Amino acid sequence: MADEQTLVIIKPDGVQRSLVGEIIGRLERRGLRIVAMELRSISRETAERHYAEHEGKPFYAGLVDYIVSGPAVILVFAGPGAIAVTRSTVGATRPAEAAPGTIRGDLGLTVGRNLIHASDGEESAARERALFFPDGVTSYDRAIDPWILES
Ligand code: IDP
Ligand code: MG
Repeated sequence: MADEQTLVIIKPDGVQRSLVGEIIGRLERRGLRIVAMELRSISRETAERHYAEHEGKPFYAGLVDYIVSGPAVILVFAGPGAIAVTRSTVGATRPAEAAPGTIRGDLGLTVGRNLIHASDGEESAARERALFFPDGVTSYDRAIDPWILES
């Protein structure tokens, strides 16, 4: 499977609820590798660019307010099939419909506080990585990789 890099945001509710370690741990234990990570308050301008595809939808204003409401943790996870693997670990957009065992299905209740963002395809992953980490990410190997990734 192709090596991919996907952008993840632990949204402000995840930070306020002290779920950062829980959420990162689930993705890390899956075998994905953290290649960028930062706690930061997202500016309104960056939030609007990130969610531009949703402009005009009824929830757009509330979504932007939510994402800028406090610090968020922004990461890039790398690994084979990382984009789809991360989306399936995150679960459905509406936590009430997300499968148990997923991050949203175990930790969330409502769509307006669904804890986490993850890129939904190669194009959005590239765009979102460039938006949040314009200087790129950190490449490195892990000694454990042969136990996680069959070469
Ligand atoms: P995704 O995060 O699973 O990719 P999208 O459809 O791309 O879901 O929506 C982006 C974000 O917008 C969601 O994660 C959620 O925070 C918010 N959102 C989506 N639909 C609704 C809604 O109907 N009401 C409130 N917020 C919504
Ligand atoms: Mg989306």
